[in-house]
Amino acid sequence: AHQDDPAYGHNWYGKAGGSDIKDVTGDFPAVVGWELGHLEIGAPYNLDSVYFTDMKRMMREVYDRGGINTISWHGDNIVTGKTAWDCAQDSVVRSIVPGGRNHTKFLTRLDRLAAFFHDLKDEKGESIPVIFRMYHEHTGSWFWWGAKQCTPDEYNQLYRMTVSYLRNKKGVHNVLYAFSPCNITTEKEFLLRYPGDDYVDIVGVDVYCGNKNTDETNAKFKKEVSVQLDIVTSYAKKANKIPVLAETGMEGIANPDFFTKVLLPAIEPYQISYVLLWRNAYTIKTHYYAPFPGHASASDFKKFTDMPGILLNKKISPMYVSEK
Ligand code: BMA
Repeated sequence: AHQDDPAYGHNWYGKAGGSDIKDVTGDFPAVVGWELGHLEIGAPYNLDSVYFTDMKRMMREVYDRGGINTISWHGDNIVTGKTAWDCAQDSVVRSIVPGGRNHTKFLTRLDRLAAFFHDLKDEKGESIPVIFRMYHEHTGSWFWWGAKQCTPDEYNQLYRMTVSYLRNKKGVHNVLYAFSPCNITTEKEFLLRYPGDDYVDIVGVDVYCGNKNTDETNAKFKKEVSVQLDIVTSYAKKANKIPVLAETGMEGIANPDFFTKVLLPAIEPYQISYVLLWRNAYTIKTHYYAPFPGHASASDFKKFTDMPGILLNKKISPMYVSEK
């Protein structure tokens, strides 16, 4: 999986059929990530300059080829009008949950999300199912819904309220909810800020590798993946959820063998549904997590995607016919 894969890549923006993953491997990712940040305030494009009308069209293209769309949401801070990263207050969530002074205003933001989900239709007019991974990395403290910004109870209320509103009030039924904390060390910690099995379909974790290619960095990443996927996959089994590695990668990929020597051994012991590499920004030249043609890690990435357990779009698509 790759965030924003069809929308832009390291050297391009808005090219029909474009995909850094396809340029390197010959196939599209099976799962494509999208970002809704700024949809909630009625903007025409998201915080990474992807127009929502284009996004809906590209999501349909992914769906039509048998792929799966997963959506993140770095929604603005409703108190200050600044970004999702504005953590100056610890009362934003409290002001949003039922009884809070921004509750009604926040629901109008959710209305815009609901309209977007309702708009996702295939050519027969049927709803396209998508994954929505909201309020992520909440065990960190860099978003207004983070661990230092609200109590566990407030976080869980926010999550439940959002699901209930979209599902019951707005009749959104084409969404699976994905939950992804970060830096967790125990199942207890994982479950402290967890809205409950009725509100979550997919459980995962976000883990990144440090961007310096050293033995320490690689070992640290492998350890963090293993500790957290142990928790996630064992909980998924118990609670009948789908486990994933919701966000990962090494910014700038300084290690040409990152994919087969670091990521692959880290995930190999686990049965997870997808692994999502974060975006290849076209405006920030050092901000990319998947290779593009000519990058030192391109051949290693191709090797990684040729592994029998790693499936790109063709192999998950209903149209796929096995070569043998
Ligand atoms: C972050 C970075 C930002 C981006 C944000 C939302 O991790 O990639 O540049 O705006 O995600 O997609």
